Parts: sequence; structure tokens; C-alpha cells
Amino acid sequence: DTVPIPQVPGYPLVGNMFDVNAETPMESDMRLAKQYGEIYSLDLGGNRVIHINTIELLSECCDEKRFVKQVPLGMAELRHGINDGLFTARFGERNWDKAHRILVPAFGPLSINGMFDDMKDIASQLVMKWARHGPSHKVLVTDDFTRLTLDTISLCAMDYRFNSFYSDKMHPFINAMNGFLSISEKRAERPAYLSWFYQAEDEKFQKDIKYMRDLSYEIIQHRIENPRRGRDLLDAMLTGKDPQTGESLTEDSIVDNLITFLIAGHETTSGMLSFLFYYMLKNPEAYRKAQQEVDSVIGKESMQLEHLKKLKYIPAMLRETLRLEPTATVIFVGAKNGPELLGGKYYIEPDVPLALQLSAIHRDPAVYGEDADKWKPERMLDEEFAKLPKHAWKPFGNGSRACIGRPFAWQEAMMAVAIGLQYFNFSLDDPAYELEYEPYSMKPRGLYIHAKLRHGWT
Ligand code: MNH
Repeated sequence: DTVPIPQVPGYPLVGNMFDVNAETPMESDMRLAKQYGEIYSLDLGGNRVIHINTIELLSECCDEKRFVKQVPLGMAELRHGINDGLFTARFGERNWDKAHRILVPAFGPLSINGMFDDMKDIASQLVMKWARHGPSHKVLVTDDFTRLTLDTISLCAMDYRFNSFYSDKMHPFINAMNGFLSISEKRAERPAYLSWFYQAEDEKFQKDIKYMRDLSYEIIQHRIENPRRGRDLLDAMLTGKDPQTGESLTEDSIVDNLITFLIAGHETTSGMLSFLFYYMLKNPEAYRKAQQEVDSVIGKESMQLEHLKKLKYIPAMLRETLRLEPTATVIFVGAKNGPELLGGKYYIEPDVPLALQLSAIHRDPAVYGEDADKWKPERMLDEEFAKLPKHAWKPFGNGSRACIGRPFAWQEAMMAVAIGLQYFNFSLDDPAYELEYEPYSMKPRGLYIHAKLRHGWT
């Protein structure tokens, strides 16, 4: 027997448009999950989307024999800019297999370890900036971590320096990217009969896409004229051959993936670091433990790769931060082989996207208990982490379509937190600050801190 999926009541024509926060959908998704429980269905501008909110249902959706990635709504709009690049490719698109096979080795742990020096170069620029500005300066955490992660991915992946730390303004790429991402979301929601009304927005959309593609062509052109000694991701794309077909990537495909790396490779990581600083500074006990760990493992030495492997508390803080604030908040899947019965009772049509709502799923009390909403790194120490049910923690996605940049993000974030704690004492500018979210991105809004060089570094 099937059980009907609760439909959030909406309005004619607009459906559930008013039930969802346009700018911070994750907040309304969490509210609806509390209200409706494990599953509910939304009508977004004529598109039906089913939200999944528990680890039990998610676990079924992680079975790639039954469910595969879907690219609906705003994610589909991204294809106007990056086509069938790794992130936006639909199930079965050939360019995904090809690019995936060519790029997997380049993203492996060994390659990432080889990026240590470049990552440290950029992290040191952050340290210098905070040291120079001194303890009275209000640091807008999100901006400086965006500088860090954008400069790191571009240096490591394509030997290109954005030099964001040398500018008070964010690099124009950031503005183009923010326009591209937010207009994609808006385009997915606007009713078709009003499209003439959005000409200015559409023009900006095309302009932002053109900026990012032109910049990528420039980077590629520069590389072709100046071949590099070592290998990096751009090299892998320019010279790599698909081991299965012997084919190389087309220039368009390389551009699609370069932009994909620039975006996917920095937004989520800078959000994660910003949220970590928020939670750490709100939890003095955890902060103290993390600093003590850095003092005993690294002390006053210059940070090395070997140090990172000995850190245990910082990875627990990162995991716990991604549990509460999964910076890629939703993964979409759909039934692969025709209609499915989910949880033995919910009838799922093949074309309807299932939104695996990570921010709700990660707070499932069935696994994380009644204090699931609390940030407690202790529950993510290696031993506890290993004991979690298989699909309880999914911030990097699932199966073959999981995040290819996970080791990259991890090493980069470990280094940033460790070097920050090594050099500075941090404090919130407003100790009473409570978490708010930035519109159209998964970041804390208006989080200001102070960074004071620790005794002995001057
Ligand atoms: Mn990443 C896919 C989360 C860092 C490049 N990433 C995904 C997915 C999640 C995700 C979730 C799966 C999306 C889906 O199923 O629709 N990624 C993260 C998080 C961080 C992150 C939480 C940091 C924290 N990602 C990075 C970095 C890079 C990167 C860094 C690049 C250097 N991610 C990707 C790419 C994909 C992806 C590329 C698409 C992989 C594929 O489908 O083949």
C-alpha cells in the first residue's frame, strides 16, 4: 500500500513560491522539514520537487542502482554557462565519463599533497594580511576566506594568480560568479509568462557567463603559450587522454570544467571555513582544544604536510561544521529505472526530482540524538565518526557523482585553520552575534572577527 506524500499547500499559479525563502531556501526547507517530517512535496513554478529529510530515506536514495543524480531547476540553468561540465552533467552524458576518467588521478591524494606549497603560499598571504591590519581591524571572515579559497584553487589548478589579497575589492570573477549563481536560481523560479519582464536580468546573466568564459579562454591561451614544468589540473585537461577511448577533451569542455573548478572549488570551502570560525568562537572550550592541539603538534615550527596528519580535533571540527552547515545543501536524484517505492510506501514517479535536503538530514535525531542541532566536534572524532551509519554524513555527495575535490578541500581547510590558530588569537567583533545566512549562498552573514598576533610572533 502506498502512502501519499504530504504536499505543502500552495496557491494557484505560483504554487509554493511563498513557502520558500527565495534568498535562503535552506532556512525554509529546515522549517518545513520540522513541520512535515521525513518527506514532503513542493510545487515550484509548476515543477514538483520531493524533499527528503531523514537518514533512513536518504540511504535508499544513495543506492545508485535505483537512483541517479538529476540536474533540475537552478542547477539546470547553470548549464547555460558550463554545459555538461563535471558538476552539471546529466546521468549518461558522455562528456562526464570522459572528463571524470581524465581528472580523477589529478585530484587524488598524491597530487593534492603535491599542492601543499602552493596552498601554504596563499595561506601565508592571509596570515600576513591579518597581521598587518592588526587586532583593531574588523575582519569580514567570509570575504577573506573567499580570497583564500579562490586564490588557492586558481593557483593549484591552473597556476593562475587572482592576487585577491592585494585588493580591497573582490575580484570581478566573484561578481560574475555571484550573478551567474543567483540569476540561475531566479530563472528557475520565475513564471514563464513573465519572461519578457526579465530582459535586464537575462542580459546580466549572459554578460556574467561571457566574463567567466573569456577569462578561462585567456588562462588556457596563456598556458598553451607558456607550458608548465609540473602537472596541474589544467595540464591534465589539456594533455590528458581518456584511457578508455583515447580521446582528449575539447576546448569547450575544458572551459566548462575550468569554470566548474573555479566555482565549485572555492564557494563551499570558504563557507565551511567561515561557519567553522563562527562555531569555534561561540564555543570557547572547543576553541581552546583546537589551539592546544596546534600548539602541541606544530608549535612554532613552519607547518608541514606531516603535521596535518597528526591533527585530530580540527578535522572533527570541520566534519561537525559540515554536518550542521552543509555548504552544498541539496543534492538532487531521481528514480533510474521507472517508478520507485521509497521507504516501502511512497510512490516516486521517475521524472520528479528528489531533493536530498542535507541540512535537515544531518540533524536527524534518529542518528544524532536530541542535541542534533548542537555543534559538538567530539561526536566527529575519528572513532565516533567511524561508528556512524553509512549515509549519516553526506556533505560531499554520493557514489560516482560525489565531490571530486574532497581531498583538495580538506587539505586546504586543515591548513587554513591550523595556520590561523598557530599565529592568532581570534575574537568575535560582536560577542552577541547570532548566525544569519547570506542570500543566495551558504555563508554566515555579517560575521566580523578580530585577529591578534599571539605572543612571541612579533
Ligand atoms: Mn565539490 C560535487 C560538496 C569542495 C569540485 N561537491 C560535489 C557534490 C557535493 C560537493 C555535495 C555533489 C553534488 C551533487 O550531487 O549534485 N565540494 C563540496 C563541499 C566542498 C567541496 C562541501 C568543500 C567543503 N568541490 C570542492 C572543491 C572542488 C570541488 C575544492 C574542486 C577543486 N565538487 C566538485 C566537482 C563536483 C563536485 C567537480 C562534480 C563531481 C561529479 O559529478 O563528477
